[in-house]
Amino acid sequence: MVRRRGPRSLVASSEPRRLIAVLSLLAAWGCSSGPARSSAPPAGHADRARLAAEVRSEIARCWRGYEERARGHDELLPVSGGFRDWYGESLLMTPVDALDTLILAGLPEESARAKALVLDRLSFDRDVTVKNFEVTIRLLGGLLSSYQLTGDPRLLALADDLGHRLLPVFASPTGMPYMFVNLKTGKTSGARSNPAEIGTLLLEFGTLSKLTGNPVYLEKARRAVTVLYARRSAIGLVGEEIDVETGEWKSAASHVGGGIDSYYEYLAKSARLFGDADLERMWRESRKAVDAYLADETASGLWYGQSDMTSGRRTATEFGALQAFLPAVLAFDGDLDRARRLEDSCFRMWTLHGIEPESIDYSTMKATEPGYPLRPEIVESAYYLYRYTKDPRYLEMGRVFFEDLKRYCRVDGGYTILKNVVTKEKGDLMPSYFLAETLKYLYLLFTPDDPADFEHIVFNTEAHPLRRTW
Ligand code: DMJ
Repeated sequence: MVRRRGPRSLVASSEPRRLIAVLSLLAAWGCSSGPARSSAPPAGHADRARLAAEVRSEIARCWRGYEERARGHDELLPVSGGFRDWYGESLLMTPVDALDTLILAGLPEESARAKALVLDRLSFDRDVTVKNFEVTIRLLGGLLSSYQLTGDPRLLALADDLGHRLLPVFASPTGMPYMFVNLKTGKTSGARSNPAEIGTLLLEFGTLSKLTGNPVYLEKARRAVTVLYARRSAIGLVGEEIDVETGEWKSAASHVGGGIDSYYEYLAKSARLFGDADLERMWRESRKAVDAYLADETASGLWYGQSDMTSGRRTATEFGALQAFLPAVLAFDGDLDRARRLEDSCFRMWTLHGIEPESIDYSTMKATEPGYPLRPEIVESAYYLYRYTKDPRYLEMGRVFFEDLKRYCRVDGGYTILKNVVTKEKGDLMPSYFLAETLKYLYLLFTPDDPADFEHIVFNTEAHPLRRTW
């Protein structure tokens, strides 16, 4: 039986520091947040090592929680002490997703155990129908980055086997991938897909080609994204749903949220990782349309909402935890002004209820989807902004995120999702991306010795670093 930590002691010890941190950040940005407070020293460079050490010990604690209660399964249910396997049998989502985090955080015993578990147990010779996108970003991405970090050829062999089993997805009439594939039979399904699931494959498939010398992976994934790009509207936007057999749009809703988000991320990052001028041009054109029709300068700051892909007409003013990836990509692209202003908006979203909801309406600043599934994007953006600006306010933001996570989501053996950020009611799941991304980005933000070499690596959308060695 899993017991929660006493919430009272956590509230009592963390609340004043959190409040001071939030107030000093808002004050620094000229935001009104109630009565002025005394100028507490902002968390700065000096605190970094201590915070990094604390995140490292949380990474180790979460990994041990998984090992004790869910070892060999996909994900830990930290409140009930159970586990979840996505497809009835395990594909070791958490160990594969967590392995490079354990390595980068300097946890050699834990990473050795994770790697041994993956090598002993992981097999893709299974009669299961998987979601191509999720398996690509978590498993293929995780295996490739762990191979590059360890040099162990067995990890690359697993990646190659998985890539081979996923290839049938591209055998649609357009070349855009089906959503699902059976790993044993190669049978595909799911013709109605979306830009994110079509366009978020190239970093992993392209890297697999470069590392194995087999060009087929890169060719198929690159073709899929170029076919999708060619179907953008006359004003340059993509919609939310498309039929990969006919190429016909099924939803004209355009935005930078779930279902579209990482399509843009991968245009920018693939252009850089593969030195691909065509992709660079596609990214530039796409960004112009996104900034022209989705960006929304409002009294409460810069946001990116919803518009019709054909007319560009504004259809909704929703923004959420997933959209918070965009400041990172804008910073990666060199637009620090927009990146900073959008991250400020994201931070406002976070501080509405002390932790971010899945979605808000930024015209009313009310939560429209109140859950918090331990998402990483806002932390990822703080990390990029700190790396590019060295502005300590992003360290301060990171400290607020970390303290709120501990306050509201920390349980014995791990962290859990929230069903509702207003009531702070807990759910019962530690998604694999919490170790792959949320804790990794917090660690990389704080550690004074960030091992990520921005000249030669890009992070895939699951925070797996892929190094350009070609
Ligand atoms: C992760 O699996 C990836 O970051 C993906 O791009 C979006 N969803 C989750 C995290 O929120």
